[in-house]
Amino acid sequence: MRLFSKIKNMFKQEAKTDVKKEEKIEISTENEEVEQKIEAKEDNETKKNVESVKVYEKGLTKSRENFVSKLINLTNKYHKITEDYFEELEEILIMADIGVNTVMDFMDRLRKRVKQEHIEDVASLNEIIVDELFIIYVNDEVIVNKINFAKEKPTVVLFVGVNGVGKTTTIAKLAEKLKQEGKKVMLVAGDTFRAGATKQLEEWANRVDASFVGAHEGADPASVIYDGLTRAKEENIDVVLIDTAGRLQNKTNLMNELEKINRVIGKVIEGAPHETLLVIDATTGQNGISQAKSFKEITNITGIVLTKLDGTAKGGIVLAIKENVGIPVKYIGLGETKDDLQVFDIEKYIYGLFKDMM
Ligand SMILES: Nc1nc2c(ncn2[C@@H]2O[C@H](COP(=O)(O)OP(=O)(O)O)[C@@H](O)[C@H]2O)c(=O)[nH]1
Ligand SMILES: [Mg+2]
Repeated sequence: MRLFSKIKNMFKQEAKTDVKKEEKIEISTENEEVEQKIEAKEDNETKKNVESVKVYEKGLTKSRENFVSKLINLTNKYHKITEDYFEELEEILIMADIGVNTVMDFMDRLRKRVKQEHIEDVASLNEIIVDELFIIYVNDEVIVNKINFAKEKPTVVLFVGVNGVGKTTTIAKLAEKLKQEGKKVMLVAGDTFRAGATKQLEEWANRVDASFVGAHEGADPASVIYDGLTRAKEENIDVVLIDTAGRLQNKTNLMNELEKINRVIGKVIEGAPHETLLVIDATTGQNGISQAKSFKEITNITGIVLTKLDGTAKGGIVLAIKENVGIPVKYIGLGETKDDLQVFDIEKYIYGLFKDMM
């Protein structure tokens, strides 16, 4: 079965199972109590997954409407596959921010498949397009989208990225998620540069009921982080989320600052930071890609958080990051509420982009 149909079945199936299980629980008797509990747990997970798919659907609306409508127009315009068709398709993909190199590779593969499988009409090509986009992303690799938790606590996650991309908001959203999982969380305000940045993080810490360490504006970020981590050890914290200021305008300064921060972190907690997440704003398109390349040069990035996917019609940027930067996208931001931060899942993403075509 093609991937397209597989994904479609997967998510439609899930919605159905959800209903069935609910009915079953209602008719259970007392001696089925244990079974019922297990089912309730499974049920809860299915429900969570269904909710998550909904967040993807909603957050990718702009991209879906843009992308799918263009593909449908193209299908209506050309019934047969011609060179003009290929050229227009190429343009649509590039306009969706998929990235020129990725699109070129994609077009090569598509052309080959059209030849090999003797495909003549345009309509049957849409499924193959979805299929190939998925293949490009997965590319024989195991996609690591989970946070690397340390064996011994605390796990330290450092957030980097330029101003305004959504670092502080993402930290708050992630803190909330971790709290819900029953973890003890601390937020550390390493962005001492911008006025109000520390206060913003402190307010979030209060709201999600996390511990907080910060200092006055202009304080040395490395020393704030040192204090934070020392306290995190004393307070038996599970996960420490560290905010930083991202002044990429001056690469040397930023590199020095991040080096110093990393040194201090490693000194207090061996092997830390366990994750360095680069936050990128999806609405900045190719600019975001160049930010990722620059940050990759100056520090060891272990994952990317792509925010504001809900605010762009060019959701293809996820694919461009994989191809051009080679760092896995671990989380995506699909809106401004805490539930809108989602672990990145390529299947849900593809479904969210193409569900109207399925
Ligand atoms: N629509 C949308 N807005 C977001 C998302 N993530 C962050 N924002 C908004 O982006 C703005 C800047 O966020 P902030 O966390 O202060 O950025 P920072 O400077 O990197 O710390 C805020 O108004 C956030 O509400 C997202 O996924 N979707
Ligand atoms: Mg901030």
